[in-house]
Amino acid sequence: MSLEFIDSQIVTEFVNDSKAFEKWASEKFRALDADGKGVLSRDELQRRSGKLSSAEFELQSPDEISDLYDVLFSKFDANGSGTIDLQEFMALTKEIMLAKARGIGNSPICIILQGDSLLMRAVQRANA
Ligand SMILES: [Ca+2]
Repeated sequence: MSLEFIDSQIVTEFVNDSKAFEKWASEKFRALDADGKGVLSRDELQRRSGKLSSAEFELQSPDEISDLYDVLFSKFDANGSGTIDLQEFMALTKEIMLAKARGIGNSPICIILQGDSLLMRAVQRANA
């Protein structure tokens, strides 16, 4: 973990750099795909991604968290197949990150980043 300054441009440029973004997204996808089937199930999404947002979820009950994942899963599963494939994963991740970038705005904010997070990759790319 490290403390970094980040602004919307850093995030947007990373997401729009399709090579860098697709590399990050496919690594993340493989890490979430516990059984190696090439698609993510509802359980894999909750089990493996839970830690990422644990701070935001601390005040929620387990039932509420499960509901949140139901909503998240149905958003990812664009074609309603019951699983999330890499294309679906990349499409929504991109949308979420661009929305985050708009939320950050043009004045840099200081945040704590985890080593394998997309924002950390974006900062590393900007500093390279
Ligand atoms: Ca699907």
